[in-house]
Amino acid sequence: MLTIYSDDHHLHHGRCELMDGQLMPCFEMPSRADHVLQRVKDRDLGPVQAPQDFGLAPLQRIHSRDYLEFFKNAWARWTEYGQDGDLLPYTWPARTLRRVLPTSLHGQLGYYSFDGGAPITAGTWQAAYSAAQVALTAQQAIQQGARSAFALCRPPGHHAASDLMGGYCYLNNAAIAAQAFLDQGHAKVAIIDVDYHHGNGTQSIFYDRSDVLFTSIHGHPEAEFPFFLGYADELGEGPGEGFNFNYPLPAGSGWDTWSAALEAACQETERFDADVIVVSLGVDTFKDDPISQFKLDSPDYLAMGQRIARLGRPTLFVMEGGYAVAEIGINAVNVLEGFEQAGAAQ
Ligand code: OKP
Ligand code: ZN
Repeated sequence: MLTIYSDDHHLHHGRCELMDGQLMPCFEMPSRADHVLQRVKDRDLGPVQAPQDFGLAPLQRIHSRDYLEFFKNAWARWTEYGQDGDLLPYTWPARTLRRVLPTSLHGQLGYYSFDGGAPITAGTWQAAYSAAQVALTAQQAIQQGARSAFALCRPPGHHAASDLMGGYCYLNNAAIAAQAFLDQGHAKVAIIDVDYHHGNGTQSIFYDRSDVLFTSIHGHPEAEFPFFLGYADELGEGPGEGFNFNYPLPAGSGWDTWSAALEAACQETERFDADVIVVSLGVDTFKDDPISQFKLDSPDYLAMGQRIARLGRPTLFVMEGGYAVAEIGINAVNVLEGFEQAGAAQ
């Protein structure tokens, strides 16, 4: 399987996040992608290539112009104040407040974010931009006939909405790639989000559309980030009704429970009859993940890849979360190897 990877992810290195009332070093750190890349090489998964640059146009298909402009320029505006620490929001237009775009940097930062978990540093725009190009380059490989490809994206993307950053995410790599498939002639794309957290950004982007099926298996939002989306009764709206399926699971869920949800998501995906599949591949479902509460073990990721392969469709894997840094490579590449094993057996 071809892997697309850019060293630019190192340009994004947030210092701190607020976690359980304490400032902690960011869990979403550069070594995550380094470990995945190392495992790809150790296992001889296939060639590793740098991304091409498809420019801003495919990003603008998902994200609003004003959001992209704000994100691109935010760091320069911050340095105008003489600041060089991470830029973090602290006020959001929640209930009772007006959603009017302020002129100040921090007002706009609150307007364009939904939490304090997405710090902007000097290189965040470049890293996120390159991650989107990584997804688009892997998408192109499938468009040109590959059965699968791995977009080793960092920072992740599935929490990012059309004009919102949050949850370590800035640009929705999976959504950008899914839209590229549609723009290049495919009629139906299915996104399966296996990250521990609900892909609220991806859901919101495609919620009223019938050309993208979104399924997500995740920690129940009653108890887990992002808390305010991801319930099972969210089924899509308007033309998108019946094209969104959430499988929220309780803390402590292991492979038996999790794989039953995957089976349900796969059956919806089969019914939808997608041309291509995009997998939002987070491996924070792992038993030793420091911020998550599921109990998957490393061999389970092989089985996960095997089940996805049985869908029998061209499949783009897009890296999302996973914070047990020592095992992230093993678990992510196990999904890819499981996929390839099942394919070879077909
Ligand atoms: C990203 B992905 C505030 C943020 C709290 C956010 C978790 C984001 C997970 N410090 N935690 O889905 O793996
Ligand atoms: Zn996650």
